[in-house]
Amino acid sequence: MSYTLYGRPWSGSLTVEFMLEELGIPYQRSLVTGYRDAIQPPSFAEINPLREVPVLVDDDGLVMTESAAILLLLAQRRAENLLPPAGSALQGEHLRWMFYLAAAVYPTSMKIFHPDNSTDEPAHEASILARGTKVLNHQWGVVCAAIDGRCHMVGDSMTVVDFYLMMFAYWFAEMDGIEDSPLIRPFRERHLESDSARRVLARHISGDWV
Ligand SMILES: N[C@@H](CCC(=O)N[C@@H](CS)C(=O)NCC(=O)O)C(=O)O
Repeated sequence: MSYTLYGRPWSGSLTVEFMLEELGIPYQRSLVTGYRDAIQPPSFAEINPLREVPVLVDDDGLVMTESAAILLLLAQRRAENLLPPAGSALQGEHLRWMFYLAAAVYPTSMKIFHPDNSTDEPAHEASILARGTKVLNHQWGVVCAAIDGRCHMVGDSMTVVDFYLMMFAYWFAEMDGIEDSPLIRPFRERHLESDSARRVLARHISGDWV
């Protein structure tokens, strides 16, 4: 099975790439540019009516949106060792952090990256940004306190949530107004300096993404 990943530099496609590359899963990248009504190519709106990336499409035509769901499906298909045993306490923790990142941290970070999505009044954007920064510092502080200098979010080995966390750890390392914590640094150093992560990051940094 091979895949097409729709994405763009610095976007949520980052986390899916981290996992695809580390697992050696064949895929091709398809660049999406512009936002909302100006999305390019316009046909992307038929693939994801929300016009958001990442989107992963498989050879059978299955369209997956929602970054957390994409990562969990890939693990189920290709690397069950990245999923804690069903019904275990570890799985509970794993699900908790997957949902927390998807439902709390990701949407708040989008308020900061795209405050214009939350208002039709340009004059309101500064206050959305300010509030988003405050909330994100709180939410990110909770993650940093939980990882507490360890290299894995749950348990003692790599799980899916670590691939998800790599993206946020990367985004927030140098983000204006976001307080970086020494408690997340060992995680960042361990995972963002692997060969596969470096390959992914090089594309995002250069902007030569396809
Ligand atoms: N819930 C979605 C959120 C995806 C999302 O917000 N993607 C951003 C890029 S990181 C996007 O495409 N935004 C489009 C826009 O702001 O119009 C997920 O987890 O995949």
